[in-house]
Amino acid sequence: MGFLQEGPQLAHPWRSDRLLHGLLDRVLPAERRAALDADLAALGDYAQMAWQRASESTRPNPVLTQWDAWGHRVDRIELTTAWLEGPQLTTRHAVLAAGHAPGEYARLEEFARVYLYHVASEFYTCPLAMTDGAATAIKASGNAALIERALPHFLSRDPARFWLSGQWMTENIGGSDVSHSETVARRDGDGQWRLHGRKWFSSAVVGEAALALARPEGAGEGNAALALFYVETMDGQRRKPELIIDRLKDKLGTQELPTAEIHLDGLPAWPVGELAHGVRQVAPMLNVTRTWNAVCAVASMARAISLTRDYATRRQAFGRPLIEQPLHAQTLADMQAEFEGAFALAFEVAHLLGRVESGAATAHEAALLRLLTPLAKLWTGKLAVKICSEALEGFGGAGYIEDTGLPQLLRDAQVYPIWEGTTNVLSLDSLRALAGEGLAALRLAVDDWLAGSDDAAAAAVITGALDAATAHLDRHGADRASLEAGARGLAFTLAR
Ligand code: MFK
Ligand code: FAD
Repeated sequence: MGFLQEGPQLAHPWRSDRLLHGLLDRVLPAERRAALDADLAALGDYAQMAWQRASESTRPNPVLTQWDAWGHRVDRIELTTAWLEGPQLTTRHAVLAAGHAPGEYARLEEFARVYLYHVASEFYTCPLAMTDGAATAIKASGNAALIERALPHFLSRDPARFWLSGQWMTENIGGSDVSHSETVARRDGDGQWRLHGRKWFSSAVVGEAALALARPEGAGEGNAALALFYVETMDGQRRKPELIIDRLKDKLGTQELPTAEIHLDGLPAWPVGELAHGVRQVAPMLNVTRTWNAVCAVASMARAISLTRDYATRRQAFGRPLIEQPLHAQTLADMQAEFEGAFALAFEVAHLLGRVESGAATAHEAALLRLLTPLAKLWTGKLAVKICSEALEGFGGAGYIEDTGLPQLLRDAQVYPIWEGTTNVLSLDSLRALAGEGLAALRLAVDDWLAGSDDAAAAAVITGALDAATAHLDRHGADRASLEAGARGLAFTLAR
């Protein structure tokens, strides 16, 4: 047998992560920082084990069985091993509970866990994100009955009590634009609301609950007439018969995540708030899941870079390891620099979210959070695709071969810019935020940073970007079409 190339080894995602250590050491009080260590080490161990396990086996995708042998409708979904491990692992390490603990660091402590767990989770983080979002939206609604009913399940540390929640917004007619949604809410004689319609993408269909947009019968047209409803999907161990799973989607990536097309045939539902303005009511959920998206996109970049860097020490070309080839080393350094910027942005949003929710933030920080959330989601989503593509190239031909486990990184990354608001939709959302206090808040934050920095080159770039953004808004403010046409460029400039 001739030469055989060694594959990449995954460094311990927590112990080897200089950036995450640096951030947590800098920001957290010593006691909280120390208390976090055991959970982060365990999630890092799990990630390393899962990478090893995946390289030793072929992974089955989820399978939907709609009918049993006797003709009963069962809509049973068999899940992958990582998904079956998800409830136990995430409740033991308080992934969601941490984010809803008191204090300004809660979200930072939650997202440190998410960052280490995400890739190994096989996108179990997707329904976790939606569950976190549902908990946040229900809290924001002030609906005491729902808070009492759902939150003890969503935030439980006991896997037997834990419930996942979905987010049922997208319909065949629109996902970015939900204003023509066709799902109707009808009230029974006994006063119970029931949902009738079709939801076109449901990524938490194995969950026990969901927040769904629907139009109360007789309400007008448009998105202001949509209401937000809470539903439960299970009747004991059985899925409720009014929830029908039509099909699992055949997707480019995120294949372990069972994303379904569903029908609602009178599923019982409870209004979250007033029977209108459902989009406004679901917005806290969107902003939380967009933060998850940013942190998970950064986690995918971290994984891709870690593997490519390791491989560069093992692979020789032209007489030395790749890492000693100046151009390859520069390529890796450029990836690392872009990744570190994205990491800083995503975790800034996580920290700000905790400050705002705990009441520790100023009004400017709240406005900054409103602006940075869509910017972080759209920027990290695009960058994850670019970095994962570059990482595959760093393996040469091996990066294109399925059973190395590497192509999956790129296929999975392509989802980040699409779901939870596409790049364009979030660029337009950042215009919404800029129309409020967003730009002034960003200027203040930048002024603060400049006052404490002696990096003149960075200061010139940042000030230049803010000036360009202000000029763009001034020039096109009155002309909506030009403002929108330039919104993506503006968002990229501000995010960078
Ligand atoms: C592993 C990674 C984890 C991530 C998990 C991901 C799971 C993915 C599953 C999904 O994809 S779930 C579906 C996600 N769907 C979207 O994200 C929808 C994309 N479309 C938008 O975001 C639109 O901007 C939106 C539907 C929200 C609104 O469009 P419109 O029709 O132009 O709404 P309009 O009238 O401007 O806004 C209605 C209200 O909501 C306004 O408030 P008021 O009623 O008080 O005037 C807006 O200010 C408010 N609003 C909209 N977006 C907001 C917001 N408020 C706060 N934050 C926001 N982001
Ligand atoms: P469209 O809105 O038709 O977008 C098509 C293109 O038009 C995009 O490039 C978009 O940027 C652009 N565009 C749209 N409007 C504008 C505008 N005003 N200006 C400029 N450009 C515009 N949804 C759920 O509700 N729940 C789920 O659990 C869920 N899970 C998903 C899982 C996966 C794997 C995927 C891929 C999607 C999932 N979705 C889910 C749906 C997802 O949120 C939508 O697909 C997404 O929001 C885009 O909506 P759309 O598909 O209707 O695209």
